[in-house]
Amino acid sequence: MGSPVKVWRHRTGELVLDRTRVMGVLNVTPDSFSDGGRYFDPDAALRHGLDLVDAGADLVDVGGESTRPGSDPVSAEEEWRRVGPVIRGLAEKVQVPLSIDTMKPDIATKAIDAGASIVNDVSGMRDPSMARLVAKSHVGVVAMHMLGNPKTMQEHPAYADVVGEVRSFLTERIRVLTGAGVASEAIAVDPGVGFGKTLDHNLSLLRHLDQIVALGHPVVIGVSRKSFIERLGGGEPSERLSGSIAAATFAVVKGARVVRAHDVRETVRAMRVVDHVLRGEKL
Ligand code: HH2
Repeated sequence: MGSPVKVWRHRTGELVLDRTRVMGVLNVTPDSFSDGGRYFDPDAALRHGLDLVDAGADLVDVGGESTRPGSDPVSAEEEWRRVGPVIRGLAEKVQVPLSIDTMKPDIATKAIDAGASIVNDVSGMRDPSMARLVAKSHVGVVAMHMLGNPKTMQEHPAYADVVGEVRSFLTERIRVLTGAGVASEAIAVDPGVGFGKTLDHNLSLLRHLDQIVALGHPVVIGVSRKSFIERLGGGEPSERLSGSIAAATFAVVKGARVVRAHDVRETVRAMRVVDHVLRGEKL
C-alpha cells in the first residue's frame, strides 16, 4: 500500500481521511444511467441531497451532465440551469462539502461562487483553464482518467497496459495541477472505472489499485451501480447494490479513501465495518 494520506483539503476545510469517506451522488439530469430523471426537478434534487447527508454522506457530488457511455454533451446554459439552484440550496442547508461534477470551467466557476468546495472533473482537467481555476479558488479537486469522451469511450477501448497508462495519466495531471499552483493536499485522483474501459480493464484497475494509491494522493473510486457489475450478474442498476458494495470494499482494502455511491446509507454502514476490520480498533 502507498503512504497513507491523512487529509483532502478543499475550499472550506479538509476531509480527514481517518476513515472511508462516502461521496453521495446527486444527478440533476434526465438521462443518467441509473437514476436519470428521478431528481431532475430542482426541489426533488434538493430533497435528495438532504437525504444523502442525512444518510451519512461526507460530501455530495452534484452533476448536471450525464457522462454515461453514449451520452451527448449538454450546453453550459442548460447544465447551470440544472445544477445552479441545487448547489445554492444545498450550500445554505448542509455543512458537508459539495463537489461539482463538471468538465466545464464556466460551470465550475459558478458552482464555486454558489458554494461548491471541490471540482470533480471526469476529463482530468482537459480544459487547461480548469487547473488555473482550481488553483485560484483553493478548491479541492478530483482528477479522473477517461479514455476519449463519453459519446464514444466504450467503442473498443484499448490499452497496452491499462494500469500503467492510467497511472501515467494521473501522474501527469498531478504535475499539471501542482504546476498551476494547486496545493498537493487538495488533489485526489480517480482511475475512472467504466470510462473507456472493458470489464477486464475495470477489474485490472481494481486489482492493482495500490499502484494508483502509491501516487500519494487520496484515491476516489466510483463503482456504484456501474455496468461491469451487471456483466458479473448484477442485474438492473437498482439491483447492483451488493456488487457495488463488494467492489467498494475491495477498493478500500486496496487503499481507496473516498467511495462515490448512490446508495449512501448502505455504503456508509458497509464501510464502517470495513474500516473497523482494517484498523482493528476497539469500540
Ligand atoms: N462516475 C460517474 C460520474 N462521475 N466522478 C468520479 N470522480 N468518478 C466516477 O467514477 C464517476 C464520476 C458516472 O456515474 P453517474 O453520475 O451515476 O452517472 P451519469 O454520468 O450517467 O450521470
